[in-house]
Amino acid sequence: MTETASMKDQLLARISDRSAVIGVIGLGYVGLPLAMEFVQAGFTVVGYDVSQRVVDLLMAGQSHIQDIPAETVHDAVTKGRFIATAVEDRLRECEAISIAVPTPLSKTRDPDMAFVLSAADAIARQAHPGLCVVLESTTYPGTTRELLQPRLEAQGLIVGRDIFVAFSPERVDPGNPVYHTKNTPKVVGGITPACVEVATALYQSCIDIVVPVSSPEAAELVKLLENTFRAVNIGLVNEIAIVCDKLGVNVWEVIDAAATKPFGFMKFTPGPGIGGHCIPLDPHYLAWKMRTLNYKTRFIDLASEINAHMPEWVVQKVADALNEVRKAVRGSRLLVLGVAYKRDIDDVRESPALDVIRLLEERGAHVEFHDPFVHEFREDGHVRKGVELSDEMLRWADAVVVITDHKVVDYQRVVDHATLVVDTRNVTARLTPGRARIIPLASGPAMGGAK
Ligand code: SAJ
Repeated sequence: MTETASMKDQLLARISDRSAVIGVIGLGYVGLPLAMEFVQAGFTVVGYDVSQRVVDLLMAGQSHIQDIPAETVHDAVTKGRFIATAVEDRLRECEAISIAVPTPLSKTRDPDMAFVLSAADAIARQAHPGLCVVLESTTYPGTTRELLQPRLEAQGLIVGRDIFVAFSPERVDPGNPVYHTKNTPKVVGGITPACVEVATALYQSCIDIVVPVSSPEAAELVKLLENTFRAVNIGLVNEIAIVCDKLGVNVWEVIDAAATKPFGFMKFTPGPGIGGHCIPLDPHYLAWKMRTLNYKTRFIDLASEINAHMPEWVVQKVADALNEVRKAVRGSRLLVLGVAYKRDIDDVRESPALDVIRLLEERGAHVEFHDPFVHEFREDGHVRKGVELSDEMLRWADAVVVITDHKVVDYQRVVDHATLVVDTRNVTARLTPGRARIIPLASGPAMGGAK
């Protein structure tokens, strides 16, 4: 037992004096900021990524992640405190490894664990006694115990004695000006108490608040609860938008007034659907796991159904608005404003704008897009380029469809030059009336009074 205690104590000591080498697998929007926090805390970090392009640009002192300035990377590399590599063997130098690889869903909404399994197998090949492994990728409850632990124990390592295994959900909010990796509380759940102790010490070295929980399953569920909570509440306000449309009530007025309640309410806003790599996907990890246990997570499924319907709702609004001026969707010229999945970022993953564009083009419209953060994006293997926002472009369009409400766009200019604006984000509410007719996301027949 003395040997074992010294194994854990040795690792705790090397974390404490910063002599431990830290590995981060996956140098994306989660892994790179985490790697930089470990460097900032005084560690040497080996960043492992399968993309040689990413490795090369990082070793050249550049950054491909919006929230990490190039000089931060350049500093870490020139000081020899950060080594990006695509060579798996370098992981053997590490005493702690965090896994921050993608966990996408397949087309049938089943978890695609290929990246996690590949990382787990790489670690297993390089594992040695005195190693702490933490999975950060969002996944279904049970992944750490069922997929990660056995692969490490297959090397003859005993979890909680020779090797320490935990789950710690990533809570990176891309583009958030206030919350970054260091000042966002970090939940940690280990396979054994010793695993919790080591993983907690690891993250306490670089993150302000660490919140230990009793198991990896609890930590896996924390993340899924956080994002399912959002998906369900967004689904709720999207349904309220449809309700308001049918009642002829202004949904934004209703939500803003409800938000004056100082307790027991949290504001969410309706929109054209949900995008990103978290909210549309994370709840399905829980739904999938529960299906294997013969339980149907009805809240998740219903919210998903409502949120997924919103692009069609928007397209119907466009069709109705064109119809009012005797225009068909087919052959109409439409300008979509904003394709990123949320405002003021450049990420289009799962963006509802892509669905709206596809649906409009299926109905025969000619669709262009403008997004100040996204000049082009790749879809189904081909590149789609945006257009500059000009008065001519605004007048060219039979309708302008605001999908993502980037703050930098001059919406007064839009309403001054466009003919018709379908506003799914309420960006036109406080503007001076201009040339354009405005169609809000929810704008049913006015109740009573003159039309
Ligand atoms: N959305 C709405 N109405 C809302 C909020 C969001 O329609 O009231 C839409 C957005 O337009 C977007 C999608 O939902 O298309 C997701 O938006 P989000 O604000 O949840 O942003 P994400 O996907 O970047 O979520 C991340 C999550 N962070 C992590 O998973 C670590 C989430 O937990 C954060 O709460 C969220 O950022 C945040 O607060 O910004």
